Amino acid sequence: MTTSSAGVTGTLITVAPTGAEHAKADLPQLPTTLEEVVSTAVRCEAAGASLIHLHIRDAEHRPTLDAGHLRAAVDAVREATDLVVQLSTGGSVHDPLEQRLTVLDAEPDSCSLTCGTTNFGDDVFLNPWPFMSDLYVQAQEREVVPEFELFDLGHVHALRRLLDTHGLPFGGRVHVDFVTGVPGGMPATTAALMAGVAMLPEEVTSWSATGIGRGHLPVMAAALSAGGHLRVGMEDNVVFRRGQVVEHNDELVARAAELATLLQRPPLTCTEARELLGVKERRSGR
Ligand code: KMH
Ligand code: ZN
Repeated sequence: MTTSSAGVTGTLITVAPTGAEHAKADLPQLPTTLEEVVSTAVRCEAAGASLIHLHIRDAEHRPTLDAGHLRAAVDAVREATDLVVQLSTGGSVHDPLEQRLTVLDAEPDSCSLTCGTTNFGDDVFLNPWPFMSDLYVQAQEREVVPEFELFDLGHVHALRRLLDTHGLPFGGRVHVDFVTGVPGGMPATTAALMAGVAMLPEEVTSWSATGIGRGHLPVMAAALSAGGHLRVGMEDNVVFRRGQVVEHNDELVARAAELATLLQRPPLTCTEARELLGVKERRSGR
């Protein structure tokens, strides 16, 4: 991997619209119902996103890994958009490991795979080696492309071990996402991000980054300048600018697309994103 932006011609913009942490009661504009998730997906695709990272909520707007809810969301977003549909296997910090593995039953294009346990504020986000290893192999078997989530520099070591132990993921591409600024993980700084990029295994074919909260803009700028791709969305950041709360996820996508375009790395189309990530064609009639 190189830290130069040379040769990277477009920008993969991922939107993570919901997450598992914000409460609908505190943030009514957070998309939590199926209808809200689908309309968010449509608007974010129009604004420049090509990949959607989904956490699903139940009828009470609480995080759920219920198989029916997951399947309904994957099918509905796939029907309404051309976005690469990625389901979170991280869920919430309260979800049991066995249930997190069942996310693959919903047949997403991609799944997140966090490469290690990390402190998560006052909680612990658990990702022991046997879980990572099982998830990796099951994703290979089901032809789902993992996105390796790196919350800390030590997670790069686990990525190396996964590749050494099990070979390349389905599709042959290795895409990682640096999640910076989680209290307990690597900080949302250019220095930390560049340290992570410098350590990436040579098998990595693309990387993106997100900064949680106030790290959002600095990490976006750092990633773009170094040839990385972007993740934005209300899962990670709900403040558009000082004193202004995000009203819709597409505001964050549109700003990322504008900055990427200004830097002559315009948003990838969904077709280009599918090629970059090596996802299997699951849309009917294609
Ligand atoms: N909600 C966090 C505990 C992922 O989606 O894979 C974990 C998370 C990572 O958001
Ligand atoms: Zn997530």
